[in-house]
Amino acid sequence: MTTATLPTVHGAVLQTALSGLTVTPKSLPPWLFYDERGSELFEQITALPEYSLTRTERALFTAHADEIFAALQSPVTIVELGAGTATKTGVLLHAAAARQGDLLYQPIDVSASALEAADASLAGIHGLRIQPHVANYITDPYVITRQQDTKILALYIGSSIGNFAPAEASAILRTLREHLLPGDALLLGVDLAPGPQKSVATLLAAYDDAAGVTAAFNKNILTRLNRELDAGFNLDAFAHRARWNAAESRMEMHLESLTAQTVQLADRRIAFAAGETIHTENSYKFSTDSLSALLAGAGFSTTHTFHDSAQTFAVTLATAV
Ligand code: AVI
Repeated sequence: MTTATLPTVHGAVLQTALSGLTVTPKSLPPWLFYDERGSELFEQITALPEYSLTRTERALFTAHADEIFAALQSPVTIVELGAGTATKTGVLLHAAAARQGDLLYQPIDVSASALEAADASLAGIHGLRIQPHVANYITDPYVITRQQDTKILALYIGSSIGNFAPAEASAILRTLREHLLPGDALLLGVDLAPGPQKSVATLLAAYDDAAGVTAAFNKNILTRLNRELDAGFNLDAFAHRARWNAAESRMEMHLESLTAQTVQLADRRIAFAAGETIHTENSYKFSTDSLSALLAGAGFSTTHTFHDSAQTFAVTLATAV
C-alpha cells in the first residue's frame, strides 16, 4: 500500500511516523502516546510514587482554591484546555460552584470519550453546568462562551504546556489570549526545574519508574505503529531511556535501538544503527523567571504563584493584560 492510497484514519499517523523516522535524528510526537492503552498507562503514571506532579498539583488546588477565586474578585466561567477526564479539576470546580452557586465549565479536549468520562465524574457538583467541546486546541479553532457578569478563568494544568517547545507553548498561550478580554485570567500548572530541594535524580526517576510503567508508556508508541500501520517493530529490540537535558531545561524520553536493525513501515524499510534513538517526548521544566517571561510574551501578567514547600511544582495565576 502506498501513502496516497491509505485510508484517512491511518493517514495522519502514517505521515507523522514516516516524516519522523526517515530523518536524522529520528523522532515521533508525543500525541502518538495517547491511544486507549497509552491513556490508561498515563493514568497509572500519575499515581506512581516517583511521579509527584499530579499529586502535588492537586494538593495545591486543595490548599489554595479559595484564595484563587477570592483573588479573581468576580464570578467566573471556567474553560479548560486539554481537560481529558478532568480528574483534578473537580477540586477547583467544587470550590467555584460553592462560592458562586452557578458555574459554567467548558472543557476542551480532542477525546470525546475523555469528555464523557469527565461529564460523568463531575455530575455530582451542585450548580455545575458542563459544556464540552471536542477539539484539538492546538490545531483546531475553538470557541469560548462568555456569560454576562462573569470573567473567564482558563485552566491549563498538569504541566501539559511542558510538552511543547517554547515557540509552540508561546503560540498556544497567545491563541488563548486572543479569546480573552483584559481582566480575564489563566491558571497554569507547571513542573519546576531542579533546584536546591529537587534533584535531577528525582526527575529521572519520575520518567523511569521502578515498576516500568513509563517504559511501557514510551514503548506503547511502537505497539501503536505495529497495530495501526502494520509496522514491524520488535519491542524487545528497543529500550526506554529518560534523559535530563540541562541546556534546554527539559526531560527527554527516547527509545533506543539495542542493535543495528531495519524495520518495515508501510512501503519503507527504516534503518537503525545500534544505540540510535527515536526521540519521543520533551517535558520542559520551568523557573519562576522563565514562566513569567513566557506568560508576559503571550499577554499575561503573573499575579500569584503557589508552590509546594520543596518547590517542585508551581500553579500560577495570571491576568490577561
Ligand atoms: C502529560 N505530560 C505533562 C506528562 C509529562 O510529565 O510530561 C507526560 C508524561 N511523560 C512521561 N511521564 C508522563
